[in-house]
Amino acid sequence: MPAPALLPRFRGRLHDPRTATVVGRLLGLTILVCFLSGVISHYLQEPPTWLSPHLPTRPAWGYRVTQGLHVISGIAAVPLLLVKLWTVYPHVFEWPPVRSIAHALERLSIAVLVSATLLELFMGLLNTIQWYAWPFSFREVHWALAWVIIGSLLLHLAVKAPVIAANWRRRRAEPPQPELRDEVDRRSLLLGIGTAVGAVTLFTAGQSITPLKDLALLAPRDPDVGPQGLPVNRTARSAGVTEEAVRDWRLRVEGPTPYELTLDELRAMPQHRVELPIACVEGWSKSAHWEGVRIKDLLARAGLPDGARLRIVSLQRRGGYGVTEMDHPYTRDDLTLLALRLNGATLAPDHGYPARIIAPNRPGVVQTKWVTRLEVLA
Ligand SMILES: Nc1nc2c(c(=O)[nH]1)N[C@H]1C(S)=C(S)[C@@H](COP(=O)(O)O)O[C@H]1N2
Ligand SMILES: [Mo]
Repeated sequence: MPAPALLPRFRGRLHDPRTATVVGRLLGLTILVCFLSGVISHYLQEPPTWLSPHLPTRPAWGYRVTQGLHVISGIAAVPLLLVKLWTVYPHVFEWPPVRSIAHALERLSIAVLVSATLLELFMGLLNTIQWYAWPFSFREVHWALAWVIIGSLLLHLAVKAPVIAANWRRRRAEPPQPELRDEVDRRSLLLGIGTAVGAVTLFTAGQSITPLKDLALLAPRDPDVGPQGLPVNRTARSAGVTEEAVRDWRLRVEGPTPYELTLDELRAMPQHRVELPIACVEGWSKSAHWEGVRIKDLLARAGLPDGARLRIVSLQRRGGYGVTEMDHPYTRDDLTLLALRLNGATLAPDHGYPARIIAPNRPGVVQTKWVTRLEVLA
């Protein structure tokens, strides 16, 4: 069947399987890093019950690394994906469009892979600028799409395995000149990709890698901007935490022997100092000095010397993450504090005054601010 005259013809020499393989390898590796760091991130933030008692609290900066890698690899995947799509897009005009049922299914799986990946990266990018322009839960959809991508990617790799294998190594261009020219063109393309990936990485990675912070010209967040040198996602005002609510504040601890403490009584308990990062799922991380009372000491006073699974309740009135849970690997850890001070001063209202949680290797989103009650869970 001859192709209709209307279909475009492609003469560019880089729409070939070797280029698709070379770019695809880089993209595949980037997506793998993004996927694995995303899985870790997901399970730290929302552990299933079987996993929650076994979550590691070391290294204390672990979540900062996985979250940083997730955002960095996600951003790097954008130029790689665009180039990969450019090398293969002549296939869209393949003629005849469908040769067999197997061919139709293969094309369908690629359509799913491409659209899911574009949507996933786009949603992730919008998330780093805290823009939730959709009615559904970001986390659930981002998580589900990740599996759709991995599934259709494995299928794609299996179908293309012969082509990939045939193009994995550069063919020696013995005199036939065109091949040599292709290789030169391909090198320029790769240099271009390298520059693009390097630039977006260098200009955004500073939101999680402090030494690069001055270069983070494209990053939506400056990790230095915020009260006490730390960014704020939800302000006291937007959480509905009023001065009035804070004025009569007491910490209530529910346990075998429940009790209440005023802020002065908390300050009179042994204070500990830790250096721990806030690592936010929305792409920024920053280390800080925290001072306060060990959660472990508060629990021992309630008759629970070995830590316990806790529900942490804050004064927050509006929006999510006002109530969180913490399992005993964290509650019995020496570094887990009910912090009263940040970087040498009383917590600012936006950082959770009078008291907030800070724990090692824990996603920022569950470092609960404005804590008012600790409830022991069975
Ligand atoms: N009660 C409550 N605590 C909260 C939040 C919240 O919305 N409500 N946001 C969390 C998020 S997403 C992050 S990243 C950290 C940020 O802490 P910071 O504002 O002190 O930097 O606080 C966490 N604690
Ligand atoms: Mo966050």
